Parts: sequence; C-alpha cells; structure tokens
Amino acid sequence: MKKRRHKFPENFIWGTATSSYQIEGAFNSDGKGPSVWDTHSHTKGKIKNNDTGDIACNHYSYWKEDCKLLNDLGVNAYRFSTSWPRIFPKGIESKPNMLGLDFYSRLVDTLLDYDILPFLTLNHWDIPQGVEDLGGWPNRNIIDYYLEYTFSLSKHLGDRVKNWITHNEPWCISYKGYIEGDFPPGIKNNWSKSIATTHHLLLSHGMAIPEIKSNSKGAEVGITLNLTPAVPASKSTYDFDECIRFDGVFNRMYLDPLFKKSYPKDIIDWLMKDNLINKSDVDILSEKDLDIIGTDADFLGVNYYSRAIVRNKDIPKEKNLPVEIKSSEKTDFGWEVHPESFYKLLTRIKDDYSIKKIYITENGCSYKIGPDKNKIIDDNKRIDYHSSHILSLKKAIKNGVPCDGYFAWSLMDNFEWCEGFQQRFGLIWVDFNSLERIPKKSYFWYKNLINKNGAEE
Ligand code: IFM
Repeated sequence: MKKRRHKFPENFIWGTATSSYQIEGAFNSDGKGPSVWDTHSHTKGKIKNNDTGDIACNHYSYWKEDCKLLNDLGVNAYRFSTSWPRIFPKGIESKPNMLGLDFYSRLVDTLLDYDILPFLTLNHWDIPQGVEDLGGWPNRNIIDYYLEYTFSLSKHLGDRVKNWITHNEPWCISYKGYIEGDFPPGIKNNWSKSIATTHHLLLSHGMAIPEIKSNSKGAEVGITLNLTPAVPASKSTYDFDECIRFDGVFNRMYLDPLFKKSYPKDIIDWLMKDNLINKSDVDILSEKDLDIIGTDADFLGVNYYSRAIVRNKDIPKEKNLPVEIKSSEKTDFGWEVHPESFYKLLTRIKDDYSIKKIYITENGCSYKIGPDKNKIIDDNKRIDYHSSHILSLKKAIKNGVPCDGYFAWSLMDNFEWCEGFQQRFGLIWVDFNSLERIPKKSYFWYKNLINKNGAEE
C-alpha cells in the first residue's frame, strides 16, 4: 500500500516565478527605454552566443496565453517583475509612461480573474540605463528615483497587488556587477562601489516599505535574497576561514543589516585590513541608515539553488589537505543538487534571525532536455530536483520554519543572463524561434502536487 505523506499547511502558496528582462522581449516597444541589461546584452561578447532579451519569450505579446498556462497549472500565486524603464524610460521622468503601466495593469487584472495572487518584484536588475549613466547603485541619488518608481507603481497597482518585493538578489547586483564584473555595469574588483551598492539597495528597500504601504492598504512588503550555505572543502583552517568569509559576503552581508541592523564586523574589518575599502566607504554605513534598513518587513523571500563547497585558493602547499567534501550530482548548469543544504539553510535562518515569514521565491534547476518527436518532454531530473527540495521544505516547516509559500523557478525557459538561452529552468519549454510553448512533464507533475497541496505519494 502506498504511504501518504503529510500535506503542507492550509492556504500554502504554490507559485512559479519569472522576471521582466528574462521573458518580456519588446525591448523598445510602447515607449520603453533601454535598461542596463539591454546595453549589456547588446555589447558583443558579454552574453553566450551574443543572445539578447530583445525578443526572449515575447511575453509582452503572449501574456494572455502565459496567464492561461498559469491557470491550467493550478498555481495560486505568480511572481513576476516589472521593468522600471517601461514605466520611467530614463528613470528620471516626473510622469510615468502609461503604456507601460497599462501592460502590468492588464496582467494583474487577468491574474486576479484567475484567482492567482500577483507577487510583484520592483527590481529584478533591469534598471534604466539613464539612471546607470548618473552613477547607478553606487550613487546614493538613485534612491530618490527608485522611490519615485516604487511610489508610482504602487499607486497604480496597489489596489490590486498586495504582495511586493522591493529587490531581487541584491548580492548579484553588488557582487557580479562590481566584483566579478560579468553583470552590468561590468566593473571588476571595486569593493567601494560594491559596498555602496549593497547599502543603497538595502536602504532603498527600507525606505520603500512605507511608500508602498501608503498606496496599498494591507500590503505585504519584503525583499528577496539569494542565500547560499557554504561548507569548507577540507579540514584545513584556510578552507574553514575562507568559508566563514564566503558566508559573510554572500549571506550575512544582507541578513545582518536587514534583521540585526548591523553589517558583519569580520567582513568590514577584512576589507579595511586588506585596503579594499577605506574609511569613507565605511562612513556611509551609518547607524541612521541601518535603522531604516531594519524597518520591519512582512516577509523574507529566499532563493535557493545549491550550496558552495569552499576552497581557499591561496592554501600554502604544506598546509594543503585533501578535499573531503564530495559534490553530489550536478544540473546542466554545473550546480550541485543538494536538498539537505536547503533544509539546513532554512533552519539556520530561523535560529539566527527572527523572521516572521518566509516565502521561497525561487527554487529550480536547469536541464536542457527538449521535446521528442511527439513533443513530449521527459524532464524527470527536474521533477526529482523539485520533489527533493519540497521534501526538505516540508521538513523545515515541520521544525518551525515559518514558510508560507514556494515558487518554482521558472514558469518557462527564458533568457538566463550571461548564459543567454543555453540554460533552461522552465516547467514549460519555449522554442525560441517559433515561440511555441510546450509544457514539460514537470509542469504536469507540479500541477498534480499543487492539487494535493504538496502530498506526494
Ligand atoms: O534566472 C535567475 C533569476 O533571474 C535570479 N535567480 C537565479 C535564477 C537562475 O540563475
């Protein structure tokens, strides 16, 4: 006899997620201005295969069909992001572009007609190039423009949208934009700019909370972080220390200011000691700002994909110890599949920070498996990935993690940033030539899971 596992809490939110630049296309339609990602992808050599988001899934035209696919999937929520330069083409105008606003307004109405809750992310990286030209995130003035955009959007949609996410994955903007340099604006190893970016993103989050709430009665506002638990590769103290630093830069640098009103001292001390930042960089991280950053948010959005096995590259030869941690199976992106770390991460957040509510705003995997001659897409590996992570989540909730929802990344294959269209995270296959959408086996599996509120057999 088959054993029935426990269901998720009643009213648990089951959704999928996407973002504007990754799916919309229509990069210059109806008055939209260029975003930093338009500039980046139009620069030769920045993106694999020189792919761009000019057309992507053309969700801007196919949105009705996509809403229908969401409805057929049975989700009760959909997380999407709005493109700032669709609303304020240069980012600095005093009046919004109504054609851009109308697009999102129609989308929201249609979702609500289907009884699907809209979860709206205000910044999923595609900020107006006009704002970037004024100095981007490292320049504190950006906060005024961001708040203008936030206010305008919440004024127009706040009567219907009740779940708002201020920023998606600030680490990516700050680290990939200013340390690794593979994301716009493509600057490398500039810790001053990176720290200022982190600070202004978090500060604007805190400032946006009352703005949004003033326009949207009863709204919930939160921020989404990509959190990556780390383990040292060996018993060497070098690896151990490196692992603590990784955790500081990746996780605590965001969690601490948001939930403890302070930046991790070990990280700031290390950056100062190694002359990577100076006193004036630290001076901007004022207590007054930290108080605003720590404004009581309604939830934390957690994006989880994998763990990091951390190796210190500068280990002296004589101290070199063999790597002890073996990586498990990897996805087509080369990311380790490690659901146990998802559980550990969630229980750690519960224990270390007092967070009232969590939503898993992204979790998913990239596998390239495509349609056979009968247009069947047998993506069992994706099913295994989601299934094992949902089991970890169930265990975490049972152990007191206050999680109210799970969003699978992603509804459909899309433009995966520097990887272009090479990586496919979707529950729905997209043919990027014909734009045909074909639900994968994982789509039907997820539909069934939602139908049973997470009780797999
Ligand atoms: O596609 C991205 C998304 O935009 C942000 N989180 C991670 C996903 C997979 O890389």
